[in-house]
Amino acid sequence: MMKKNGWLILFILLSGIQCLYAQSIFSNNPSGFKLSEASIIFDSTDLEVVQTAVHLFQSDIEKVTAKKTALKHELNSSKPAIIIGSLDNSAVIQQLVQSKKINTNPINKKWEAFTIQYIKNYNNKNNDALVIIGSDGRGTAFGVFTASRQMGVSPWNWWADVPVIENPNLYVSTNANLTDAPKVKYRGIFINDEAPALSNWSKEKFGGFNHKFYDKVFELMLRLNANYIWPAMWGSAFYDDDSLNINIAKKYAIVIGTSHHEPLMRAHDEWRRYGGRQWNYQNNPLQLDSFWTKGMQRATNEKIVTIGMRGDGDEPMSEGTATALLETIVEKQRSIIAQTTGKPASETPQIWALYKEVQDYYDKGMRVPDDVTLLICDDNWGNIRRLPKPDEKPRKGGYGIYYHFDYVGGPRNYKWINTNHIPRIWEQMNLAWKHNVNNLWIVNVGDIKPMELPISFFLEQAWNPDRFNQNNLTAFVEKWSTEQLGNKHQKSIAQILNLYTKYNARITPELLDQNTFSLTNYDEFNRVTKEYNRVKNLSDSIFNLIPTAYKNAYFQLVQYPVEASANLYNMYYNVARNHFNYKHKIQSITPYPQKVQYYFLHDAALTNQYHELNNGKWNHMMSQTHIGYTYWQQPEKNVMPTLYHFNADSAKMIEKIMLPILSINNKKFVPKNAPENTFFQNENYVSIEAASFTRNIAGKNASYVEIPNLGKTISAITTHPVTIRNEKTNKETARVEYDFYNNTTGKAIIRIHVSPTLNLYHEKEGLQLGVSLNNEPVEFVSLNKNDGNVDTLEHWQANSIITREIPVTINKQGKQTLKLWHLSPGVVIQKIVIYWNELKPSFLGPPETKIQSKN
Ligand code: REL
Repeated sequence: MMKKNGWLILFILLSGIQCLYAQSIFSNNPSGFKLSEASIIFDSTDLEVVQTAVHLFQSDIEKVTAKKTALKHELNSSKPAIIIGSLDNSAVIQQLVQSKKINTNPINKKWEAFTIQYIKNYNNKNNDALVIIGSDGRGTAFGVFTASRQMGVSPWNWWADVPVIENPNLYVSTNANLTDAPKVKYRGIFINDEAPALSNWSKEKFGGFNHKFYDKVFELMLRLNANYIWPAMWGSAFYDDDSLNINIAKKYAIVIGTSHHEPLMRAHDEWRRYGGRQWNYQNNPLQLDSFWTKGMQRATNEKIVTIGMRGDGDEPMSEGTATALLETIVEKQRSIIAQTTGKPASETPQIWALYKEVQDYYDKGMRVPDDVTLLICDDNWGNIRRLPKPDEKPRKGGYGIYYHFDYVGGPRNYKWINTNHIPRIWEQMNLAWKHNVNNLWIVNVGDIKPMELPISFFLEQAWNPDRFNQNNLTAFVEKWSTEQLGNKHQKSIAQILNLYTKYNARITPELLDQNTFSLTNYDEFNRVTKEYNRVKNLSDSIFNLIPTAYKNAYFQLVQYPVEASANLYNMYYNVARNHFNYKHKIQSITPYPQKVQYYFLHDAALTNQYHELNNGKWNHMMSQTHIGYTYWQQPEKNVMPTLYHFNADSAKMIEKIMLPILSINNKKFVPKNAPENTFFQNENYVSIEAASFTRNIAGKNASYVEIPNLGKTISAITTHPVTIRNEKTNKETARVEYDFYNNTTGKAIIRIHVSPTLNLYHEKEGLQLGVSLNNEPVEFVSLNKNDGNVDTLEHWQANSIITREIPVTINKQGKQTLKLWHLSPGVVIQKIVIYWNELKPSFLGPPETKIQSKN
């Protein structure tokens, strides 16, 4: 809590918060009753999670009003009240229902629904009340924390030191009336890849992944409307490490699961701990059965049981594993579930994860009972691998999705900093939602920090995917920024957050090095480094401007990721210059090696700064190594890049003249009288951003839309609705057209850059689109039919792009029209380059060659 008597800050914060929600519960103007004057009334026999939420709410109110609210259990108070309870378990709520003071029909019999209503004269003593009722325990808690957020208590208050601005004069508004319920049933996070950062931090602060640690995690989850977790499992075991962990799960009503390869509620590490012999069902069925039976007996809490089996340690099963054996395993596991719960297996929620090779078993025809949720997975890089076809027969257990914000594995770990860009998360999860993947969404969040932004977004999208569209994603980031950092700079902060995540999604910091961007072509490396520095400079200026109370949170949520990432760009850019000069024997007046050394040391200094925040509260949290990767696995420590020092006498040239010479050759063909916003040939290419179409022609059943900010350069386009596909013979399909002017004729290549969306419907040709030039016949191009090939897939993942090249012949100079036709859904086009002969290499492709409008 912090004290700030500035009315201005208070007003700004409140008016900001009120814009975040459609219906606001609180008001800064006299209306209803003063929050500080109310007591909380709840039933002391209500569900445990309700009691948990009530106590946290009491302390939230104290943070806001500086006054401890009394807790009461009867409606006969002589004060205004906040009445909290679950519909079927609270006597006080039942009394209100019976006296017809409140209408609970909108939440009745719903999953996790809540209603928040202002009622007058609740106990006929002329006192008003704010009533928060949940259809069940978690629904009540979600209602309570919705109110907390509106009061100015961010879910990240503890986890990111987001301050609560004191406001003793806050009123409960007479207009308060808000009913809500989630659309995705289970919404969760997976704590994974948790060493060294989270593991060492939790050891130092709590003594490990024990009930004290989970107390903090589960509180955060409830505040974020989440209900489901796969706990940390690198050398740890939720049930085995601390017998009180299960109690904490009950206290917060968090549904416990185990990761995709840990069946029947047992952590992988337990097999190692208890001397399990072979993790092989064919050779060792009895030991495995008894191992799993114990897992089920122990997990008396609310749970979702993972079924199926992978090889030991998250590896595929042995070559040639028969799906018949797997079906036997599942059958046995279901009988253990039935026997240990005393109910038919179908009454315990279960998932079968189609992770990596398990998806192949599914494709070969393996099936599990209909009540089991099929957990579709991404490729570990945020690209969904498979979706049920829109016309697929519904399943009782429905579908879920397992998504990644962090990964340990090929082509290279990404686990240091946030590289997740909101538009791509939205676009992929929207595909899932529109294809009926609505039973469960879980995301691998690594160490929780520094994934605060994408975690918030993922869980909000899961709560109500229909609330989001391609045009309100920046508004979400602004809203999020207001909630954490006040509403004075949220537009600039959102811009910073959008840009740094976009840049980190171009290539992860672990994959970035001196060779990623071209030093000599299109001024690329210099350009991207400058872009990053501009964002960093903007972040510096906001850091200086924001009130002291926000600085810790700002450093964690904004400044550190931006500055540390920009620092890496500067470091590798200077390495590239050093290497270039060495290779070409160029004498430089710039001391590149010293600069590199500076940035290398600055990286460590930034880590220390993070660790020292708030008296060392986040010590270890940024200790993940990230410089010096040579293969997929992390280096043990950050390693300085190799630098060259050479004798100036051997230099052939001085630096100043060299780079400009290499970048000359700027022959532009700008046709006279060409209309604005058409594209022209520069050197040997024409480069077009996908959203810069000359014409966007809607089809009968779908049309192209722009997704702002998506992709590596400016934005991207895709077709909506995302479930519609076209037949090749359909002439009324949506298309975008690009007029461009050329002066070179003859054989050319059209290169299309698309986001690495995978073969979602598992079809022979993969996703396709049509390409045609002028009035020539349409050519159908397959984007991803070979995503089963590991090298190809890793190439797409590492570069975060798929490029396809279509050879054409252009016989005349002057105006041409390129057309891209909609065929499959899910195709996300970022950029188009038409070129003759060789295109000079670069990471992003050449910048757009557009005739700019004159005004
Ligand atoms: O990211 C994943 O889904 C997997 O690599 C992990 O779940 C994996 O199992 C690992 O942390 C440990 O086994």
